[in-house]
Amino acid sequence: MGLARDREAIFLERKIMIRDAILQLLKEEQGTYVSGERMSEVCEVTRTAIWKHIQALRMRGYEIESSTKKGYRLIRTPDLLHPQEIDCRFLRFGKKYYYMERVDSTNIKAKELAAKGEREGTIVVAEEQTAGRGRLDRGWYSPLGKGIWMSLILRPPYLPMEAPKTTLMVAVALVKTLRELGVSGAKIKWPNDILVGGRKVAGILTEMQSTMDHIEYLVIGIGLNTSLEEEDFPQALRQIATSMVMEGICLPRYLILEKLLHALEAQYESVVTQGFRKTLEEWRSLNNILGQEVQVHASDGLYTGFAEDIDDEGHLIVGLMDGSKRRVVAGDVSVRTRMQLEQKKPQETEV
Ligand code: BT5
Repeated sequence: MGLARDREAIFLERKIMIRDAILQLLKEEQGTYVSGERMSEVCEVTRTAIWKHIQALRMRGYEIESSTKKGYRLIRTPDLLHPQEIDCRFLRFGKKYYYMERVDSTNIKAKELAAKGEREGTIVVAEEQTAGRGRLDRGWYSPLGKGIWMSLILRPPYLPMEAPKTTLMVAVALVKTLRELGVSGAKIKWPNDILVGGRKVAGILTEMQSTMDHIEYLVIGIGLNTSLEEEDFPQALRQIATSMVMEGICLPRYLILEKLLHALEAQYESVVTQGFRKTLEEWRSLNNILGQEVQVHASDGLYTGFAEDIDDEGHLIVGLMDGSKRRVVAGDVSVRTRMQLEQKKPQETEV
């Protein structure tokens, strides 16, 4: 049983290697023909096998022209997040890149890898998630090819009690990326939502493995809706979700991912070398919650107040009507802004 599975895994790996090699050859020749003979030599398989792989690539959206005399020529590359499409040569994040067409959840996969010792900066990217996860076991809708569904492994030098600030750091990097790409209205809602015009365009799920004083690893899951149209969302999400395309920004996903990886790495470097202060300042200028009336749904009850600030730990400070202040820790609360309450949206956006 185990042996059969091993053989199957080796077979699959070899298949992927051959397909990657074919793509590499086609891309190197940039629109000119590569003969079937050369491909079969390089890949060490028969020309019939090459033809089968070409068929499989066509099924995935690669437009490849063939000529009996000249061989194969790449005409168009589909909008995939295949590592060959992403340029992370100058980055630490994404150097180790696990790419999956379909997975239950990239966070689950990344946690398995991190537990086996996979290095910091490794990313897991999927075209589709069948059981994408939000916080507190909520779901994350992740249809094929319509977003960036990824997880990043970090092994930060800071203490476990500082880990929640990582979510704020990622939120800053996400909003900066979105704004740079033209989504000018992108804002952060504490702690893990990115909204445009009150609708959610992205969410962050940070998971940690640690001892009392040491972070073993963090897995940062990011779900960013890039190309969904309103009708692509399930009914329950239509009023509360948006995407980059719905905000008028239509770009290939590989380009968005490249920019995001750059921004994440730069933000992380700043935190690791200089601490969180600068990132928290940036957060304050990019959020949509401070100064707003909020309703907090905490484990000890429901209360309303004003979101006044975030403290040095990244916790939300809420001023209550009686003049007292509450320190809200992410993870066990949901916060609704006045706008969301007034709109009586079918589902609250929880944090
Ligand atoms: C989040 O949770 O916002 C964290 C989402 C993290 C998703 C990424 S994708 C890659 C990685 N692998 C995973 O399995 N997860 C991460 P939360 O704040 O709990 O928000 C979840 C709520 O957002 C749901 O209950 C829905 O109301 C809403 N929602 C679900 N899918 C959405 C989507 N695609 N766009 C906007 N809102 C969505």
